[in-house]
Amino acid sequence: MQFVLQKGFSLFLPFLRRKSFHSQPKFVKHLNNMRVNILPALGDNYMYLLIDEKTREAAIVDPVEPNKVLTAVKAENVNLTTVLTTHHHWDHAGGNEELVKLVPNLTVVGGDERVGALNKKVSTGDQLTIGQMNVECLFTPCHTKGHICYYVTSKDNPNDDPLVFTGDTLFVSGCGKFFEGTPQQMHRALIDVLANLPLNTRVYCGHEYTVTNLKFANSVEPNNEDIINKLKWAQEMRSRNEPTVPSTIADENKTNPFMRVNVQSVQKHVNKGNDVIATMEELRHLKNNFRAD
Ligand code: GBP
Ligand code: ZN
Repeated sequence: MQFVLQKGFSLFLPFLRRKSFHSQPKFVKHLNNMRVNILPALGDNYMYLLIDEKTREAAIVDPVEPNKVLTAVKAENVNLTTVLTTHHHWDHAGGNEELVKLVPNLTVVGGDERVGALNKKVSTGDQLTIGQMNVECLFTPCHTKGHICYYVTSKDNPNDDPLVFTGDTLFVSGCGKFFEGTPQQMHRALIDVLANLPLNTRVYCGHEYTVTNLKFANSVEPNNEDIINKLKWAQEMRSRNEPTVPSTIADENKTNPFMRVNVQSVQKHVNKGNDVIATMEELRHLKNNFRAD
């Protein structure tokens, strides 16, 4: 009984979870004046401060801990203009109401009426500008009905190292649970939308789940060397409390079972023939029941 209670708490009230230290914050400098400050939050969430170094305009992705965001904004001396919300879950959107009280004139972007303080509802193809960066909204419903990923390019050099903020749709070597959608929708989000981004796109996701995801990936494809190598790398990074983001679309194509539903070794493991949707469904089912240790 106690076990069931604890399980319930950890699932629905993650803030009550006694977790060890999450990660060191980290700065990642990309080409063309684009910079991302990785800000660990709660037990295993990430917030991202996206900075255009030329104009010093900035956006924050999923600011669940507003005070940490303000500390980073002050330290960087940037002009925070925009909140990019991936989805309405409290561990992503739960800081929006407080942040808009602390920072005047914020544009709060999202794809779902349930997002707190929302004042710019977007869908696929909508574009916005942060300094000299272009942000394109990608509608990726499944984890939630209104989930949005944000694809960021430099206006001057659109082919150089783009970034994508994937919330709880695509994780490093995994994907989000299908709370409000179907395997067909996750297939569309991962294969038709995200896998079609340039291979050098840097992937910034909503949670640090990489080691568990790669253990699952290894159980699906035990002979996949890319998975074995990335698991070893991720375990080393985590033993130093370093984030395993960003990944790349190229890496995800090689190591993420949910991006590999058309690959024979994955199809063989789940035993649904060459039906990619049934394979996606069965993989999600297996992952939901997978225990890493
Ligand atoms: C753990 O930490 O133990 N393995 C995880 C399970 C995203 S957070 C936690 C979990 O279920 N995480 C969610 C998920 O999609 N995981 C993918 C996976 O396990 O493969 N969330 O906080 C989750 O979306 C949430 C908040 C859920 C509000 C529902 C509501 Br309503
Ligand atoms: Zn979520």
